[in-house]
Amino acid sequence: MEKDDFILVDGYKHIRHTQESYSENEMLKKTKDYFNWLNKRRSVRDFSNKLIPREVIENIIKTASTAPSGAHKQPWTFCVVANPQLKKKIRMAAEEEERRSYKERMSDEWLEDLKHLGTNADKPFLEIAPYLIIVFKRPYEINNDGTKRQNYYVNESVGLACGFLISAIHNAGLVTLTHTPSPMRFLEKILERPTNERAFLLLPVGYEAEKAYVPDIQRKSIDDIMSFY
Ligand code: IYR
Repeated sequence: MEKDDFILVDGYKHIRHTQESYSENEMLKKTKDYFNWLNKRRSVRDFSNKLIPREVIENIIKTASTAPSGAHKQPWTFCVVANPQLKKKIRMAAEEEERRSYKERMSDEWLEDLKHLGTNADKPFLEIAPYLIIVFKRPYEINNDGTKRQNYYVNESVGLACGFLISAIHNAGLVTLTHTPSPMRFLEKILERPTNERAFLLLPVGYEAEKAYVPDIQRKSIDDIMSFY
C-alpha cells in the first residue's frame, strides 16, 4: 500500500477514494443521455413469461444493495420467487387483499385518481412474470443472544435501494412494476420471514409482453418540480 492510501479516524480505517470526474461538456452529454435513458422507463403491467438467467437477477439485486443506508446497516432483504406454486399462492393472496381494497378500503377520491391508469384487483403479472422480487425492510436486527439492535432511516434506506433496483431492471432491458398490495403481511407469512422483517414492496420482473400498453401520461416539467434559490 502507498503512503496516504488510508488514514485512521477514531481508530477506524478510512481508505482513499477517487471519484472519476468529467469536463463540463462531458458532464452535459452524460447527464442528458442518462436522463433520456431513464426517462424511457415505464411501469409495465403486461409481462412475457420468458425465462431470465438467475445471475441477471443476482446482479440486479447486488446493484440495489449499493444504495446508501442509515449507519450502513443495509436494512433490507430481497426475496426472489421463481417457483410457480409460490407465485400462484402470492397472486391469490394479493388479489384477495386487492379486491377488498378496491371494494371497501380505498376512498372514492383514490379510485378516481387511479382511473386513468387502468388498474384493478386482477394481478395476472404475479404469475406470468418469471420472477417476483419481494423487498423486506428490517426495522431492527436480532442479535445472537436474542436482543434487538436498531436500524436507522429504514424507510428512506429501503426506498433508495428500491430506486436503484428499478433502474438496474431498466438497464437490463427488463420491466417491472411497483406493486403494493395492502396490507402486505401475507407476504411475511407465505415466505416465512423472520419476525424482524416487514414487506415493503413487491416487484414482478420480466421481459415486456410482445404487445404491451402503458397509460399515455406525461412527467412534470423541470419548472414544476424544481425551485432554484
Ligand atoms: N395497490 C393497488 C392500488 C394502486 C394504488 C396506487 I397509489 C397506484 O399507483 C396503483 C395501484 C394496486 O396495485 O392495484
